[in-house]
Amino acid sequence: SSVPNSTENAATEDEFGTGGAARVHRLWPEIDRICTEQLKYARAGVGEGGNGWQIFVDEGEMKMYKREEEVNGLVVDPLKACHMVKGVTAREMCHYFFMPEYRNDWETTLEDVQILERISPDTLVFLQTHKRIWPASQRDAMFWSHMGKVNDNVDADAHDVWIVCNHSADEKDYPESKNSKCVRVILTVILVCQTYIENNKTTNITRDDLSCKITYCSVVNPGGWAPASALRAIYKREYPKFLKRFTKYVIDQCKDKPIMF
Ligand code: 6CM
Repeated sequence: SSVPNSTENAATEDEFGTGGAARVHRLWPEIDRICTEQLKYARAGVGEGGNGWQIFVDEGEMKMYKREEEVNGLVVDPLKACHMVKGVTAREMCHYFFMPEYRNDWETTLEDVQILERISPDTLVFLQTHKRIWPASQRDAMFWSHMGKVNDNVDADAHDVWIVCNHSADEKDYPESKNSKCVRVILTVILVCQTYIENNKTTNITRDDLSCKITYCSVVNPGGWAPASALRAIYKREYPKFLKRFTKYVIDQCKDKPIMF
């Protein structure tokens, strides 16, 4: 913990189920604000095409939408993906997305992952180097990542709701993260997961009774020149690949383990 002597380290519950050290960290006000904002954004529907969301993947339960946007000539298309998978809980999904030891098992674009700071067990700061994609320069990303349970009672029909939110951290807070060979991407990502239990069973729950509804939103600014059409082609290929691979990975990891709520 970065705040070893704080009396605020006692396990208290807040909106995101975070007790302890994260709440007294200098980044906490920002983490709390961005998580709240991103959760609200993830919960907002994609409308009937009237508000700019265009569907670009429609494969059974998995649907992906994007809005084409550019900032200073760089593609920053917001993405929203929805999926429903069976046999796992929201917490399990978020656990495998958040914990660094599993990342290389499901994330295919990584060259290196470093932890720059452990703010608390559920809040880490990462520096990731991604594989270079020709003809663009290699990219890295430096971001805080927070996992928490949502306790705001908004999704009354769900058994429980968990999130992981990743958001770029300020380079001046982590000057050691500077890598001269990489262009830094700026990202905001949220994974929201809701557990549903068949017939609202409360006893003898098995994996056959579980479904997990997933909403994944991301906005990535490539940080420096990258050809727009190549980038859009990469996103169109990589996001469905990521979501299929990641959800299959979690199902495989969980199937012979006790259910983790
Ligand atoms: O959310 C995802 N992964 C998380 C854990 O790694 C985290 C990471 C996000 C990084 C996404 C940005 C990498 C983009 C680098 C490519 C830019 C290259 C430009 C070249 C153009 C020719 O939130 C899953 C991310 C899935 C991404 C498809």
